[in-house]
Amino acid sequence: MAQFEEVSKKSKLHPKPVGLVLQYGTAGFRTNADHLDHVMFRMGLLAVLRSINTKATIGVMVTASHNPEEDNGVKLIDPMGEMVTPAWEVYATQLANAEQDHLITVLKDIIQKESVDMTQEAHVFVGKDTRSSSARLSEAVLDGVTALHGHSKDYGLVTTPQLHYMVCCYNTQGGYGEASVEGYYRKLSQAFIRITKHVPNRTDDQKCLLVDGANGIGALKLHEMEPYLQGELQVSLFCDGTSGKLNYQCGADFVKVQQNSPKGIDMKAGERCCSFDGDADRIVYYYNDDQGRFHLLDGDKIATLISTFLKELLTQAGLDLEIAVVQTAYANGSSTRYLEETMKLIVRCTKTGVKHLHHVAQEFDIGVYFEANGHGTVLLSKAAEEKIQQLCNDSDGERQRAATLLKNSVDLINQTVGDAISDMLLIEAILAIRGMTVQQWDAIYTDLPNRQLKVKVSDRRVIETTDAERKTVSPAGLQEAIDRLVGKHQHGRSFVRPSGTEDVVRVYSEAATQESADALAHEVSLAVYRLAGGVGGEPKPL
Ligand code: G16
Repeated sequence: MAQFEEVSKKSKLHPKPVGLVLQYGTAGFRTNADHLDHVMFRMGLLAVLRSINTKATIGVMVTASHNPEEDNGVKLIDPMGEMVTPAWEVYATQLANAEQDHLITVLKDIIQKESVDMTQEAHVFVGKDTRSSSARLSEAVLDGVTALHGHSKDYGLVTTPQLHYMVCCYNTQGGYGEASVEGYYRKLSQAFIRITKHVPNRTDDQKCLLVDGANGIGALKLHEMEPYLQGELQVSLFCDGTSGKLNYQCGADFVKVQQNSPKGIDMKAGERCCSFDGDADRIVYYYNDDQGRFHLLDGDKIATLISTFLKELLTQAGLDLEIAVVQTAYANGSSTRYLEETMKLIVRCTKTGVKHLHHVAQEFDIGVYFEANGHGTVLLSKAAEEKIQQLCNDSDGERQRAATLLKNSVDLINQTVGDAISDMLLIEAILAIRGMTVQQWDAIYTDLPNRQLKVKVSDRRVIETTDAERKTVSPAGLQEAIDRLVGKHQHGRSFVRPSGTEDVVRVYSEAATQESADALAHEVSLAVYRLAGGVGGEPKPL
């Protein structure tokens, strides 16, 4: 077939470094941008196959999200805007790792296994973040799409959740909204204004928010969106990409892991601030108290705020819908306890990666899923949305009011994936409705002190985990060592897992005091270093 000849010819322009092996990880492929040209071309090819296979438009986002500027990566988006299905992650890995002269064989193998009819049309949406390598790498994706005679639409610079949204809107023929960046701004900002305009006496303090754009695409897009918000939210953007480096000493990952504000930001006591990550699919909030102490409100606090709000509205509306919160092992023990014991909510724990949380959340009428790192959203079943919609016309004033508020909140949510802009607007709307300060939100429960560290090992795949990553099964002796160390600390808990986005092993610990959490994290890091083939010198105490 002419298509395969063209693929063969064009793939030589995107050669694979011999011997390079990459895995489709937590959120796609991710490594130094210099090693990704062939991967991008091949993901263009795969997106064509997936599009024919699903008879729908597929998305390809070029980004390495929270990773450093030098890295890049790619995330594949399925028709409803969700992460690509696991079976196709396997194909993605096979295709990315095929040596040059095996590429066509691997491609034909996927076509045969999935009965892809190559005479059918394919449509692919492509987007990219602000990394300097993203322009060239997204060209490689487009090249791959064209080589297999697929049609593409290049959305250029967009946040990851915006591209997820476009794919979903397009495939539902506008049922979820208009598949354009302007359509996205309009839908979200109109829902936000509908909610906040009914809030009496909103002060300037309540309307103002300091936003760290991580020097990335989120800053660019939030700036673009501001006029649509008509002053209902007054954003002061910093780390807006005009001078600083992407994700460097700023952004949601930095703030969460360092438990500190971005470098160089001038925060007044009590001022409400938030940070996006490099592709704006994560958000965390924070403030400094009167003593200058830093307080973080991470994904767990966000999930608590949102789920409590939704539960109250369901009660007021008289709607009997099952609501659950989905977390990962990183969720602070205090948050899980609060949600289960005080809020009486169903709580589930999954492996890291929003793709895992998303699927569990789909099992409920309303699934609120958040990773502690601030990556998450809310999903509603079709039936739940219909019930809410029907109640918006109820004759009972209170039920009608609650249902309308629920409906407007749902319009504010990007249900396809975690979205920093959409989450931010939802949080701001909830705080406004409740007349709640960031301090009052923070006081809902007190986090157990915790610490995250990274350990370099020669091959992180030696770490294998079970029980939603809360226990290790290999290397031998590691879990026993962790159990022994945890036992020495009051309220101690710790786990380790190989990262799916960076070449490191992640260590998490929590305990009754910060000193204890820090000591436990260091002790566990040493155990990983010694038992899992650490490199580059033993971890030092904090
Ligand atoms: C990605 C995933 C998240 C995950 C994070 C860290 O985030 O989408 O679900 O929590 O990586 O994963 P890991 O610990 O495996 O490195 P992002 O924002 O970088 O795309």
